[in-house]
Amino acid sequence: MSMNIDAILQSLKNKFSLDPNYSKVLVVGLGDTGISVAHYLYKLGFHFGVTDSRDKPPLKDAFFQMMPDTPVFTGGFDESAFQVATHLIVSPGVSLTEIAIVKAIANGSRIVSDIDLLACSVDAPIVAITGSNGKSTVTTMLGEMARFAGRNVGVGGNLGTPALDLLVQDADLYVLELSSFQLERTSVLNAAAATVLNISADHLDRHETIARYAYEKETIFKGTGVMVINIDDPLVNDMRVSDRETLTFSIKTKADFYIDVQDNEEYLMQANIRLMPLAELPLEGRHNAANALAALALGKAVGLDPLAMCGALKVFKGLEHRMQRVAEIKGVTWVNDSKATNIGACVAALEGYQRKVILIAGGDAKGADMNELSPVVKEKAKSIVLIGKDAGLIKQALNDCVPVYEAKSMVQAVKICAGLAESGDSVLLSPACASLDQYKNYQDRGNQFAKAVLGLLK
Ligand code: UMA
Ligand code: ADP
Repeated sequence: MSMNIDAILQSLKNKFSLDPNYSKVLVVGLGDTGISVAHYLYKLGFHFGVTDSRDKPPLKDAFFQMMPDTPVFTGGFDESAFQVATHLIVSPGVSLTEIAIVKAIANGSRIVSDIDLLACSVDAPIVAITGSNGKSTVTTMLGEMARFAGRNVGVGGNLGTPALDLLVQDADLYVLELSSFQLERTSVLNAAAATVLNISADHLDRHETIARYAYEKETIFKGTGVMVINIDDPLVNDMRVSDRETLTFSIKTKADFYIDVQDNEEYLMQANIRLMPLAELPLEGRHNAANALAALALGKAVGLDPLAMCGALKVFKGLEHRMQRVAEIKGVTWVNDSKATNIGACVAALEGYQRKVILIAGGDAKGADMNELSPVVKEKAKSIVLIGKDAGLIKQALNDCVPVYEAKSMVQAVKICAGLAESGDSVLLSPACASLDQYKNYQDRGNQFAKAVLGLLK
């Protein structure tokens, strides 16, 4: 439930010295987050300005229509606007190393995030989910479980709906997907249950080292709530804190939530209780069993009924562009895993296959060390077709451990694969890279793949 406005203002004052009577707030970034923050500050009676470094941020005109009297600074970050701000609410896409931000912080400005504002505004429990891979899947799964259990649940964050837009719903449970960028600027979340699903290299162009990136992820546990820990991931397992309530999950060994073979069948287990047969989970890949166990543990932490949770899992169809079967043509299965924007996701996809696949990979490697792909590519790929800006880098890293082809476009990549594939093969688009060098986003890349595959039928 959302609290009344007086209680919210008191909480903001106590935690951030944020007060409509004297604070000067600057909202940095005029995208989905910035717009949701501006709406909320307006509702609470704050004076604020908005800034965006682009000349013409896409939402600028809509914003002017909504709040014509709010000062808007665009076309670069004007340091003077930052210097007068007591508080900066910085969108996740804007780096905190921007010089105007660094100087403002040195001058005493405080950083507050939209997630902080939400945490100060609700007394219903918040479940927070981060990790390098599986965030959207687990967030959506848990949302479905809560709905199945009859809860009024608000589901959003990095998943798409900005956190503050969930307030309209007056939910009794909030499930938030949080990115490392959102976490690095959040300080008072105190989630009722939180998890870091896994850590593998990602966003190193922004965080520089994996240690720094893992540290930002770990902050999701700040507070007193239940920690849900993947004991299969050493970096996550190291985040355990001895005096905190903890639920563990594993797909490799016994844990609070785990997989066991009983009567020749694999089951999702909680302690000694069979929750459901793994075969009834309608998702491809072993990593999705880990995602289901994580969601079950988080659900338990906030009191969801296990039967309702399993009911939701049995009908969960998965999200688009994640191990999604596009077509079977002449005995060849074409799978779209365009959301694999880092090495960890591509490795998980390949590991799920018993038989070698033909892989399409490449794009913007975001500073990751592509050598990490070599062992699994060698083991699980028959050949690899490379696309995008870092194709050369990947080719070099793979050092001819499998036959490598390069393609200028997705259509060409698909044609090369069609020439290589034999009946019974799978062709997997799991790029291990971001898409922005060639596509609008990962959805666009996945759609172009699907279109090119269906084009083979013509
Ligand atoms: N901007 C600047 N200067 C900059 C960078 C951005 O002014 O240096 C401005 C842009 O011009 C634009 C605005 O900031 O007008 C965009 O802000 P934003 O990039 O933070 O994007 P939002 O629209 O607010 O969306 C953000 C998340 N985007 C990012 O983290 C990049 C969305 O996650 C999230 O769904 C949304 O908040 C609601 O919480 C997207 C994402 O790609 C899906 N996330 C990354 C990921 O999943 O890998 C982290
Ligand atoms: P995120 O929101 O963290 O990006 P998604 O659920 O959107 O996660 O999945 C992103 C990619 O990671 C997809 O390619 C998917 O197949 C893969 N993936 C999903 N869950 C896991 C996991 N637990 N471990 C490794 N890879 C995963």
